[in-house]
Amino acid sequence: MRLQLSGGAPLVALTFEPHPREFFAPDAPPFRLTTLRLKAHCVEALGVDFLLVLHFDADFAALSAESFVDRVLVGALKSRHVVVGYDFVFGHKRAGNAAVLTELAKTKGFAVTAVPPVSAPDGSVYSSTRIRDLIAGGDPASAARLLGRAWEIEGRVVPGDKRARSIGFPTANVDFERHYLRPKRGVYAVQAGIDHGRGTAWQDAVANFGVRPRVAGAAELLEVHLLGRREDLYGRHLRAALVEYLRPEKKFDDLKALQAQIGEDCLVARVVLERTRAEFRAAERPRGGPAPETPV
Ligand code: RBF
Ligand code: MG
Repeated sequence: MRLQLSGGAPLVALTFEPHPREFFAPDAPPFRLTTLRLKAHCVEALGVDFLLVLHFDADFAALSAESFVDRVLVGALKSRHVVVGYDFVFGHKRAGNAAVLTELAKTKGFAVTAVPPVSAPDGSVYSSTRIRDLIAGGDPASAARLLGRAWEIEGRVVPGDKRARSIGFPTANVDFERHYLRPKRGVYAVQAGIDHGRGTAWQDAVANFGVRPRVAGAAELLEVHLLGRREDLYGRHLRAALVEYLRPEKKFDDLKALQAQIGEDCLVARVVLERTRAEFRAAERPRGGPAPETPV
C-alpha cells in the first residue's frame, strides 16, 4: 500500500531510538524485530519520504502527551494528518492514546486516523507478539506471511575463529544486538543481503543460529554460509532473511559427519530458496521501484 494522505505534504515515519521498552526495561528478554537500519529499509520500501528518529531518553519520557503534540507534531513537523495504530500510547506515564490525540487535534489543526486491528485471511491478527512467537518457535515462513516480508537478522559481520572455513564452509558471523529477538536455534535457508549503495544484493545462503556445541562456552551467534559467490564481508552489514527452518543444531563428535550434514543442509537450502524466490523478490521490491539488484 502506497500511503497518500494530505495532498502534497511529505510522508514522515516517526520512530524512537532506543526503543522505549529498552529504555524502561533494559533487562527485559530480547524482543526487537528490527534494527534501526532495517527499519529504514522497510520504511523506504513503503514509499515513505522521511524517517524521523527521536532520541528516547529520560527528558523525552517526561514530556506530557500535550507537550509532545505541541512540540513535535505541531511545532517541529507542522503535521496535517497523523496516523497511529489503535493501541498507540504516548507521553508521560502513557497518558496519551488515540482518543486523546484525536481530541487534541481538534484545536490544533490536524487530522487523526487510528488504524484498527487488522486480521489476516486465516483470521490471525497482525500483531508483533504473534510474529515473535512464530520466530521463536522456528516458523519464519508463517512470520513472513504476517509481516509481508521475510524476517531478517541484520548486523555487522564480526571476525570469527575461522574454524568453519577449515571444514570447507566459510561463514560470516553476524553480531547480535542485545535487544534483538532470538530465533529458534538451528539451521535455516536464508537470503543474505549485502548493501551496495542504492540497493541490497541478495544471495542464496544457509545459516546456523546457535551456540556451536563444538566450541565450549560459545555465545549465541548467527553464522551465514553463502552458496554463491564468496565475498569478504568483514565489517560490512549483512541482512539475513530467514526463509525456512531446516533442522535443530546437533552435537557432532565427528568432523566428517558435521561436514556431511552441512553439505546436505546446502542442498536442501538450494531447493527451498528456488521454490520461494519469486515470493521473496516480490516482497523485497520497493513499492513502484525497480527490481532488487542481483549480484553480478
Ligand atoms: N556445528 C554443530 O556443532 N552442529 C550443527 O548442527 C551445525 N550446523 C551447522 C550448519 C551450518 C549451515 C553451518 C554453516 C555450520 C554448522 N555448524 C554446526 C558448524 C558450527 O556452527 C561452526 O561453524 C563450527 O563449529 C566452527 O566453529
Ligand atoms: Mg565464521
